[in-house]
Amino acid sequence: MSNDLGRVEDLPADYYNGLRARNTMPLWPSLRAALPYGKPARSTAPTLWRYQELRPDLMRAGELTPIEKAERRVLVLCNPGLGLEQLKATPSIYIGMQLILPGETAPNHLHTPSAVRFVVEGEGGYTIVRGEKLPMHRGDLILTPPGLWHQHGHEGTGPVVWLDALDLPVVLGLEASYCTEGAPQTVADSDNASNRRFRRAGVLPYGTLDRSRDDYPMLRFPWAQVREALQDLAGVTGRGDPVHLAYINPETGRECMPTLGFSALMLRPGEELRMRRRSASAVLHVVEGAVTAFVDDTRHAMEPADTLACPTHAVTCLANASATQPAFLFMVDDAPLQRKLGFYEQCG
Ligand code: 1HN
Repeated sequence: MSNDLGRVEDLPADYYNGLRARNTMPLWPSLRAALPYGKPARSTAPTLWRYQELRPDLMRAGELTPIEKAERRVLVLCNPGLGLEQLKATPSIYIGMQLILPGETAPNHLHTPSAVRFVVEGEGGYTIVRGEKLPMHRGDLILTPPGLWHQHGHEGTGPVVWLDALDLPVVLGLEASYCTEGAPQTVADSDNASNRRFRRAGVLPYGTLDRSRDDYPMLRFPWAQVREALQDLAGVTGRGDPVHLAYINPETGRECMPTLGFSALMLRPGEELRMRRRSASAVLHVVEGAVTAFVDDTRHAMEPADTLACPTHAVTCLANASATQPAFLFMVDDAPLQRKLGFYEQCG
């Protein structure tokens, strides 16, 4: 254990330059930056994006850029600590706000990054994933897993906005991100079929027991069902314990996507929650109510549809700012990826 490792300046210049010329580097001058003691080095800034500030810019994008010129009309929430050009909310999580206007369609494609949509505003939007037409109501979570065809449309009036969450930074880091364009899909499954197959916890379609598992058996998680489940859970959860539900694959009981995790939290009126400190980075999004979030030494007053980036290992406290109304949050984190990599931890 040493904080006193040799530096580049300690080496003869001709030796160091020769190493570089042969595409090699000494490890020891960089070792402590790569492996700091006790806690990782973090550049991610706890950052709040207020929907009321972002919305006019998004609507203006609707006037400035026709959908044909955008393919997907999105403003990306970029963490200033990581550099805006990186398109990262946290080191692993991409977050965008996507606008689709009445009558518009966003073309069919598939890609290697995993994506989900979480609906923020408007009625009449839909996504077709793997031949299933999925209606989009406020708060619904819709999965577009890697390699599944997806296209969007809007049959209603007024703007539709949703939050996109992708593991794009990870897949880009692997130099493995690409997409394939396709002809429009034919709808082969009835409206919302996969959610109706797996509607109730504790019971599964019988045939599930006899066949090998589907990687992504359920593609839509309606907010109305999740909200009701949170209220049921609140009734059997002590105050101070989190009323927190994970979105899962109903066949495996595990996370519903390979790299990013999705969950919903309810804060009862007046409730203050000290979250366990976790190694995962996260993004919080207010669905309903007013929440004061404390992340490390920062404080953020959050309104509906506001979004907040939380670094790895952050100390996070959440307080419902109302003494009479519950508050609801949607959370994205990279815990599934960290579990697969074998180092996910929570403490405190
Ligand atoms: C994508 O496919 C969508 O399908 C949205 O709506 C945002 C950002 C990066 C890469 C792919 C979509 C995306 C994206």
